[in-house]
Amino acid sequence: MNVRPSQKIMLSAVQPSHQLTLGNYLGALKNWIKLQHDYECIFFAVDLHALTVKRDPAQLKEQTYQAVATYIASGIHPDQAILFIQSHVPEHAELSWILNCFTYMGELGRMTQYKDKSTQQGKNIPAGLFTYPVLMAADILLYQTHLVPVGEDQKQHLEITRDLAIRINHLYGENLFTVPEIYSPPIGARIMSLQNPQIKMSKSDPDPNGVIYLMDSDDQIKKKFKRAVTDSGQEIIYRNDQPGIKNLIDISCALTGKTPEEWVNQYRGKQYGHLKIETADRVIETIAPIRSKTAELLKDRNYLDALLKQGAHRAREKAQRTLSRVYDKIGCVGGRY
Ligand code: ATP
Ligand code: LTN
Repeated sequence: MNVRPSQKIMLSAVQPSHQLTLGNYLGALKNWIKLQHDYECIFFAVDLHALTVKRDPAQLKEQTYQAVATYIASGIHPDQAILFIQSHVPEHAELSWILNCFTYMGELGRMTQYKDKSTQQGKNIPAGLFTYPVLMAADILLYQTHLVPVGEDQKQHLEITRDLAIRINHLYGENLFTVPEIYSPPIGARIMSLQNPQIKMSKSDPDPNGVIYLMDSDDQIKKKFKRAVTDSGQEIIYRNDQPGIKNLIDISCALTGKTPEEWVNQYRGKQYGHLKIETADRVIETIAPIRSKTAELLKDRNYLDALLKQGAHRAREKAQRTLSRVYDKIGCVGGRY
């Protein structure tokens, strides 16, 4: 293990609410991998967050392993990063309660994700959906995190986390919590559904045709791109009023590092079909090795269990340090037995 204790902390997580998607990869994982050498890294699967929507227990367990296997298959170094499952570190739920007492109903009610997901729930909205950002703030503040690489949809949650850190630091002492920075990639922070380029590509979209899952076969990927909804024009241009084409170009840019102008030039005089087929090929080139490595890792549960146990142990050490300072500062009698 080669971790320098003075290094800054980078932390992020994904909900094991389904198989991971191309959106998760480009918006989050790819940047974790890019930045991992400059930070001490903490990555986990947020199974407690996944419970905010009704889940099948067996599926949740399987998807939790899948998420962690995907992190490693995508390029996270398991012998350097701290990898674990959120529910294995009870300090997350503990700090979450405390932060709940400093969070205002009004600020939670403004969260777009809450508004979207609660509408989908109908009448009985779980309270966990409302307090979801508080648990996320606990995830982050527990580790004195400096940088959180996430997609654009999580910006609001990062803002509330920063507000809480600043609020509590102000009340109890300047350096109780590190105030985290967000990292969102310039391109790829919001990959859209292939079936409806007005909405974000999302794991739990009921229409699987709009979503590229990292475990999709080459054939499935080709079919999904072939059927992708494009715009009414003919020309390949990069504009907000051509969101279907823009999304395909964004995917190519995020995969290759080229700019939209470079792709538009490359496709001058060509048709939408070319762009669809070639984007699918680019995606397959990236995803196929991740898919096979994930499948291979999932066969060795003993390895994953050992890794997660060690990860939880390392995480708890750090988490307990923050939590006991917090208890002390807010007035809870010290001495945990
Ligand atoms: P769900 O549908 O269950 O809400 P999701 O697909 O939106 O899941 P999350 O687990 O909420 O995924 O997000 C994990 C990470 O992936 C976050 O950093 C999030 O910002 C990023 N992310 C999710 N969807 C996209 C997307 N379409 N484009 C870019 N980044 C994304
Ligand atoms: N809410 C995030 C997942 C998440 C997270 C975190 C991301 C939970 N805790 C801490 C970064 C840091 C999402 O992507 N839906």
